[in-house]
Formats: sequence, structure tokens, C-alpha cells
Amino acid sequence: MHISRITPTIGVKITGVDLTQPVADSDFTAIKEAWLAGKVAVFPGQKLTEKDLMRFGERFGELEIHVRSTYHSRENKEVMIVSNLKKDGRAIGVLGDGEAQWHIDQSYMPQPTWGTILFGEKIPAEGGDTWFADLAAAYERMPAGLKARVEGKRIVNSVDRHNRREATRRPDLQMTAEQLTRAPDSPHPAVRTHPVHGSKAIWYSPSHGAEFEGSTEEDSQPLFQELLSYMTRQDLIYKHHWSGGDVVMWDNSSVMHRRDPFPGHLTRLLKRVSFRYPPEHRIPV
Ligand SMILES: O=C(O)CCC(=O)C(=O)O
Ligand SMILES: [Fe+2]
Repeated sequence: MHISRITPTIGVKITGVDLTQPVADSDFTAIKEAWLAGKVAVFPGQKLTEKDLMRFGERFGELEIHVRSTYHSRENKEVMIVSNLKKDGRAIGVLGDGEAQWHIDQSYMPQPTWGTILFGEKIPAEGGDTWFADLAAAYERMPAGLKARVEGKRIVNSVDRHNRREATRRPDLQMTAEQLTRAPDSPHPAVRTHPVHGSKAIWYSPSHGAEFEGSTEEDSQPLFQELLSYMTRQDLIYKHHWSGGDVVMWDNSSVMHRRDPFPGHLTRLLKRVSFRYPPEHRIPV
């Protein structure tokens, strides 16, 4: 197995490991350390079944069953389909061919998800790059005055308001009343301490962060915009250009991500699992 840095702060590439096979304990320890340090890990050239993907994900934590059950794989509810493919006129996957704006996965749940793993099964010749921004490095860069203004504050994450805003453009995101009861407006710390290594990250999900707790959407905007100017610095972003067979996994405690659109006549198909923190770390601090 070989591990190398992709950029100085974000991204590691891991080769020489076959994820169709159970990973040896010593390799797993090295992979987990590299992933935590690099926040995003890329494993090129894999060929995984859903069960392989699940087995690898489970090593890190209990698999989460995504609240948007419409896009669960038919075979395994732990696997979500990210695709523009249609079967019998119905989308089999979430996100279609459009842009996915900056977000932190499932930040809108009372217990957000820890890591997300995507396996790129069919990749279009153009578009669909996934961008990752390093929110720990962004926090480090923020001036002391700005850090002081967010310290101790919580941001209310609302998937309901996000879905309403996007109702026309993103019908795929809409959720049932029952699903929304499992994803109520959820306040989480604006500055989040990583449960494993203790580094701090700015933790604002632009898609779902509605307002600072106790404030209004409108009054929260100026500070959100100021945070964003640090969170989207070019040199703290790793842009992943997919090849078929890539496995990409990221740590939602310290990165946000977005995805470029791609031409709708091309096919993009990824399989996705996400895994939960250990029970004592499930509520962000
Ligand atoms: O399609 C992608 O590259 C990213 C999708 C995404 O945001 C996710 O799976 O959480
Ligand atoms: Fe995502």
C-alpha cells in the first residue's frame, strides 16, 4: 500500500490496496490515519460491489441509512444511488445532472454523519467534478476577531427550508412529512471540535445553515458571507476530477463539498455509503 499527499493540507491518495478484500488491520489503521489527516482520501482503480463498499464503510462506523429513502439501492438500504440515470421514467438516484451546492453531508440531522464514501461506477467524460474545502484550515486562517464572533454560537441547519427554496430546481430533494420529523431544524456548533484529533473547524453548511440560533435568516447573512470568504479560498480546495473506479471518502467534521453539473445526455453513476460517529461523539461539540 502506498499513501501520498495530494495537496499540503487536504487530500491523500491511497494505492496498492484492493477494497474487494477485507483490509488487514495494520493497513486499515494506516488508511484511517491518512484519511483523518488528509480529510479526503482517494483510492483509484477499484471495482466494488455494493457489499464491498458496505464492508469497507462498516470498518469506520455503523452505516447510516439515509433519510431520503427514495434513492436507496434496491438491494441494500445502506447504499444510496447518486446518479442521473432513469428507470421506467423515474430517477434512480439523487442529484440528477445539476450542480450540488456547497454543503456538509446530513448537517441537518440531529446527529450528522461522520464520513461519506463514494464509488464512481460510471463517470461522464466531462463535468461532475467534486470540490472539497478544508474547513479546519479555513478556521485557522480566520482572524482572531472573526473567531471570537462565532465562538460559542450555534447554527440552525434546516433541510426543510432548503428543500422549499429549491422546490422548483431540485424536485429530487423533496422529503415526506415523516422524513422531515427525523430531520427537524437542528442547531450545531459553528466552530466544531474534531472528536478524534481535537482540531477546530468552521462548521457552516451553506446549503442548510439557515441562521445563527436566536437570530433571523436575514441578520445572519453578513456573518455567513464573511465565513464563506474564508471557507472557499482557492488554495484550501481540492477539486476531484473523477475516473471510473475511483473511491473517494471524506470527513464531514472538517470539509464541505460541492459538485459541478455535467451534460445530461451523459451517464454518471456513483454508489454511496455514509457512516456514523461512535455513540459518544454523535452530537457535535
Ligand atoms: O456527486 C458527487 O460527486 C457528490 C455527491 C454528494 O454531495 C454526496 O454524495 O454527498
Ligand atoms: Fe454531499
